[in-house]
Amino acid sequence: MSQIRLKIAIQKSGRLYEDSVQLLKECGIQLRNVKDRLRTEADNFPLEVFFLRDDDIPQYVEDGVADIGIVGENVLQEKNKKAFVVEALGFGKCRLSLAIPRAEEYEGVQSLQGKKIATSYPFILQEFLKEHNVTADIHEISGSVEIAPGIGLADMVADLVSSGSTLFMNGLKEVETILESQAVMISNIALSSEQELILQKLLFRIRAVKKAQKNKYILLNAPNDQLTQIIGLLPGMKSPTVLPLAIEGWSSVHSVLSEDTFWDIIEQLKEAGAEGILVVPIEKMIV
Ligand code: PRT
Ligand code: ZN
Repeated sequence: MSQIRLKIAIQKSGRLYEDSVQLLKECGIQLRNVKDRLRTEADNFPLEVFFLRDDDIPQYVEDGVADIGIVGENVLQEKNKKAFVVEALGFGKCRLSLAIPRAEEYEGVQSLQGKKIATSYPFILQEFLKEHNVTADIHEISGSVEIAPGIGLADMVADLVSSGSTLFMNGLKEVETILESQAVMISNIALSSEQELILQKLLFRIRAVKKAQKNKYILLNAPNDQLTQIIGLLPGMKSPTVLPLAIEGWSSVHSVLSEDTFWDIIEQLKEAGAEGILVVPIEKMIV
């Protein structure tokens, strides 16, 4: 009997490739010969991996050639294919923005009326303009969109931005965010119950990895007379673990802290008398 495998499509090379492969690795999924392959199988999980151009992934997932895929929300929306988003993955963050020559004034979306806008995202841009009752001339180009105004091809651009340095180096300024994007896991809309089961197993692991990335394990020494105050500062998964130290009057306290509150709490812990504070990364976190 052939074993049922879930087929996942990930980017073959480019900005999402490393993080996608890394995520699978952190989920304990070992892939055979990843380099220069079109497809491979996992040794220890019922997963088959296809390496594709990101633009093709939504179509493959809609058609069921792949059951699931990892792709940017920008590409998913632009391709407008039938697929569910099952999990936001937290990497590949960027935004699709409108940018105009730096010397020009921006007077709101209405001022786009009749303008020529260069973009690789004509569908999303068209929807955005429609929403604002604006008609503009959309000029689709597939790469180096940012040079279009400089060479007289367009008045402005709608392009992906992360640090903003590409726009800056081309004399452009960001004036409007059309879409915030990150990598997401998408799924075919009609998975079999066996496939759904494998997907849920994979998602369980992904969530444990993501949660671990957001949290740190903290160990510290506390004088016993300050224990109540120190424990009060720590959330922990249930409550902090407290163990006696070999030195009389001191305890070792272990807990888990979220990245968001981390520095604030560390400062308060020090003020409350905590010493020898160690902070350790967590590999997986299952709650
Ligand atoms: O070959 P294939 O078609 O698979 O890849 P691709 O060349 O189409 O895509 P790739 O690898 O460049 O990007 C894949 C995905 O990464 C995108 O669809 C986004 O979801 C995400 N992503 C995140 C980005 C960026 N950040 C990004 N900064 N994609 C592109 N950029 C480009 C942008 O187009 C611009 O040219 O980087 C430049 C701007 O960067 P900053 O830092 O200068 O603002
Ligand atoms: Zn692409």
